[in-house]
Amino acid sequence: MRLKRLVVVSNRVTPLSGRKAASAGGLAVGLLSALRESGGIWFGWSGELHRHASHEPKLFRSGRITYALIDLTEEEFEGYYAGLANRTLWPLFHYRLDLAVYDHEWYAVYRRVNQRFAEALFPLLREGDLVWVHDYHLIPIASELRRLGAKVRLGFFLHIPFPAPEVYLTLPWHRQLVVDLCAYDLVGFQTATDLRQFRAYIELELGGRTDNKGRVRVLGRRLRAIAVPIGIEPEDVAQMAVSGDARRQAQRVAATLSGRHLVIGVDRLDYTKGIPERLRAFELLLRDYPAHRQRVTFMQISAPSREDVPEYMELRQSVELLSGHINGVYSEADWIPLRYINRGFTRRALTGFFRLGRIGLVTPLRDGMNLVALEYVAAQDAEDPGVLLLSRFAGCAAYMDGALIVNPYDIHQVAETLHTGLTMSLEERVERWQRMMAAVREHDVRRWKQSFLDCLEQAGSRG
Ligand code: GDG
Repeated sequence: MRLKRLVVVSNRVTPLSGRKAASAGGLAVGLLSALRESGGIWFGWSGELHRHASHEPKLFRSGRITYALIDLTEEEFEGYYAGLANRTLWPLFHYRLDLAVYDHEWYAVYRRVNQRFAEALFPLLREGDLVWVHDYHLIPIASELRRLGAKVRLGFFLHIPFPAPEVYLTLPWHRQLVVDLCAYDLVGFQTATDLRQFRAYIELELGGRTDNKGRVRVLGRRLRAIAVPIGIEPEDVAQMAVSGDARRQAQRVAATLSGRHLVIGVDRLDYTKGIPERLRAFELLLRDYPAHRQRVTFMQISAPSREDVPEYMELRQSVELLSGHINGVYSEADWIPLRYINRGFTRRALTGFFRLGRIGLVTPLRDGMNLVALEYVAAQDAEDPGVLLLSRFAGCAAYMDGALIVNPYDIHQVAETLHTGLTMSLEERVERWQRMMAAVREHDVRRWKQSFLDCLEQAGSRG
């Protein structure tokens, strides 16, 4: 059977070459492989700003993939990206009502950018294409494409959580954005919980009907809504973790540990990741379990993220303050408990660090899936694996029952669980790791991509 042509639409498009391409994560790799198999288009923002808004995307071809890139104007960047995406939808969908800013001008710009993207994409579409739109930046694309007369299958995947209706309802444009979601033939969420929240909104607010097969009937539309968790390529990560480069990087760190256990945390410096809470939990471990003093080193790697957003600047300051405080109180002349590193590393180096870490500390306050947790597991040594300490609010906690699951808001519990992990027998570590690795393999990125695309092909074409 001839594969249908795939059109991927996302805010950022994975660069064709260069340093960033080499460090592309599982998501980009997964989408690229899907595009290579079926041939197709990757459409999105170029990452660049231009004085004038253009409806003509810049086109590049690489093998069977055509990249179609659109620049934003400064005003569009501020309203659509820095504003509505990063300061409204991101905090709201992560339950941070206290940080969500509702600005009608940003929303107007968000809609205009989505409209312009759809107008630029529409002429590139062919009958029979499968269009797969990614994430909260681009929710209105389907409505706009339908308005222009597009007859293709349209699917959408939300990488972040979908909040409970009581939280979501605070958004002034809650109804419009769900109506936009319903213009797709298929909407995919990370977890059964996200799907449940979406169904609850459809039923309670819009009087629609949903069933357990994923069918949704609302406002005269029929669509499907499913939960399909994103994953990684576990074998690639496992191989990377034993590559010469990863080993060298890990060796450099190991040489400075003097036999101490390493606790490793890796996250973008984002307030959803629970970094200050994690640092406070580590401080409690040192305070309440003095036997671990001098015996453990915590390395927290947090690459800068969204640095021009005020909430991220404040987060950075509070993390700097806390890490200075912890090291000030607990360091000895020959031991510094915490290494807080505010920069990124190569993917290879990270896998080396993961493999060295006796504990992978992944404690987001709310997270769509969390690929770091999966990468940590895939990078372990099967003979002597580390322990994953995982927030119950990370999407992947739904199936990672071999992890030590914690409530990241309860720093006492996290400290206690750190102690449990640090003192766990080899036998239990192996048994837990095997269960987790089986789950990571079962939910890999290929399965995610294939399940979504199979479902999109089957989703009824729009009447
Ligand atoms: C969103 C959702 C969902 C991190 N530091 C460096 C680096 N990373 C890589 C990790 C991992 C990726 O970035 C982060 O993925 P996460 O899933 O952990 O988190 P988000 O960035 O918030 O992603 C999330 C995901 O989308 C996919 O749907 O799981 O819930 O929030 O691969 O390893 N990579 C490099 N240097 C770093 O310093 N090269």
